[in-house]
Amino acid sequence: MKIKTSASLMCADFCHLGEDVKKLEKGGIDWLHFDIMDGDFVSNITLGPQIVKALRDKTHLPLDAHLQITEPAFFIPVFSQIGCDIISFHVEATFHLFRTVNLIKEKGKKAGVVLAPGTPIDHIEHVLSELDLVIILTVEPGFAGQKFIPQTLPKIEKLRDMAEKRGFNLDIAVDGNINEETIPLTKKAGANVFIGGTSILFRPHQDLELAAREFKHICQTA
Ligand code: S6P
Ligand code: MG
Repeated sequence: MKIKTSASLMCADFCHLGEDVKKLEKGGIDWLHFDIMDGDFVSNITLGPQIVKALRDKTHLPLDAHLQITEPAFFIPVFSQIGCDIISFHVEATFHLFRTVNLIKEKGKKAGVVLAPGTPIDHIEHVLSELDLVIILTVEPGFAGQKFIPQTLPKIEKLRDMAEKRGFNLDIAVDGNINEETIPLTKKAGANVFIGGTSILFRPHQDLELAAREFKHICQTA
């Protein structure tokens, strides 16, 4: 599977977002990751449609929306209409996995599901054939700057194994405390998309273009 990097923009400096996206782009970032939170599914409120809209015309990179909201189906038309390319929702937020995945695909977008650390892989076994992406959250949803949960590693292994046995070309992303230590572990387990936040890309006083280049290099060589 192709190795890809995505930048978690909730960790960026919002005063310089436009210029910083250009730097990330120059440094070779593959996707831009938007954490959309509603203050209900998680106790935080982060990015919303306005910020996605503002950046849509500033970059050619795919925009990857990670919906951390209780009513994903309600907002899927909104985020697809404003130009998100990949839309992922939490398995824990809806019972209607097929309907929600189909809604994303009907809009012509790539469909993903996200599993919080305590949710088993079995929950998505039957819908796996319909998915482009699974995000394994390696911290609890809601906040940046948390500690990696190692019990997520066997989940990644199980998912990669399940996808390979069934011949699916599935992107498996990891999100949460992704850094020099956790990239080798999650890559070995089977992840191929790495979402970087405060732990690797957005460290204080770091040159973003260089950080993005270094992040990609670590992911490719780990
Ligand atoms: C968490 C969210 C993540 C965070 C990312 C931050 O709800 O889905 O995308 O933004 O984990 O990175 P870090 O390195 O601070 O954990
Ligand atoms: Mg996220």
